[in-house]
Amino acid sequence: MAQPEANYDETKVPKFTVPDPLMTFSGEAITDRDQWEKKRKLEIYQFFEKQIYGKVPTMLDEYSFEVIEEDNNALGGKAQRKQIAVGLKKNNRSLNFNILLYLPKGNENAPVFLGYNFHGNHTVTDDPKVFITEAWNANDIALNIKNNKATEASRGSRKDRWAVDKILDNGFGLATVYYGEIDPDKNDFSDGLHSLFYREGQNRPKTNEWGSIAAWAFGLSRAMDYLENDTNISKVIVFGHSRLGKAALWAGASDPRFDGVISNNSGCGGAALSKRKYGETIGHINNSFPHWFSESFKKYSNKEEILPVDQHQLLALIAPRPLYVASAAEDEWADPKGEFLSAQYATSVYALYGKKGISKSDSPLVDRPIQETLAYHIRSGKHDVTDYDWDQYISWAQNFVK
Ligand code: GTR
Repeated sequence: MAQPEANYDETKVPKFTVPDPLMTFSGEAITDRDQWEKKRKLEIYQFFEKQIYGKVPTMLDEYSFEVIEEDNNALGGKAQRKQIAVGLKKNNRSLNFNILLYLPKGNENAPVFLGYNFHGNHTVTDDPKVFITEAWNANDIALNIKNNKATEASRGSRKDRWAVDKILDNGFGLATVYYGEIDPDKNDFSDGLHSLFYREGQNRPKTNEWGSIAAWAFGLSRAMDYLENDTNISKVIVFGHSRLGKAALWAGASDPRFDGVISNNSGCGGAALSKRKYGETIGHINNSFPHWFSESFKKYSNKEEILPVDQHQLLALIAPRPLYVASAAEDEWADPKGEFLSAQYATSVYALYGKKGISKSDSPLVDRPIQETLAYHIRSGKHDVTDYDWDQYISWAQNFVK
């Protein structure tokens, strides 16, 4: 369906009331943590679950982990590398994915960043021992990915987005998974994680059930099942860029085991407020990526005003755990201002726990991070993950997560 053109004019942003995180749908004011956790948090969570990302239908029948490769002297001796095969089973159908894990040598108990990559674990580093994914891959000429298959030619092609040395040198580990091994990113529900759960005759999720973002979030939790039992890991901070930032936020909101959450340029359906209709809108996203959200989310396409929630309440579901929202100045499609306001509007919930976030007097100054338990920065430049971003995440994690 043809969509209205994206608006980039601040004077054309509609006037709207920001849904108050601290007022229930029936109009009751929330004044303390207990009321927040028992009443409000639950109703907001259920709304996002049923109307936006979609519910996970049931649990898996079985899952397994196997360390399939290990080296205590990886990356020139600075890291321990493990590659872990995770097996998921449901209704006699199965799916496997691989975690690539680097831990800093000499730190027996390291905090780890866990994040999906877009094209395969072998793209985040030149390390020749990292397995090449067999899963369907979106073609990308710049990264040497053709015929929907990754090959040796794409090894290290995305290493500029993963400051592996910096992460390790600062005492952190890195765990990464190729998101296409969980659910290939195409409008096709016949493959990937969803297909394991179908009953006889079913070929797509039900109206309130999961789209791909919720499936990717579920995959992050399955990676967490392994990481939380690795005795060399102290904490896990879930990270994601763009569509994978949306998945990281939903994973953080739905799984309290994540000790921290980082949203890098996640935009519409991630950290950005939907009701501003600035840059990408719900209409655009449901039209271009009909498989990302639950079917029930489509009723809000170009009708953002009838949504009883907005994305700052997704951020609030992560409280009081550390959360970092990051934008890029040239990434107008993701609405940097909408991401900033979202962090600011979520702060009242952090305050219930005595934690700081973005105060009412703060404004988003380019390259001037605000680092509290709930942190925000807008970096100069485009939609991307840069060393600057990682410098900020590392210093923030050292203060708030480690
Ligand atoms: C865009 C999409 C955004 C964002 C981005 C990405 O095409 O409109 O919502 O997810 O892709 O993932 O890079």
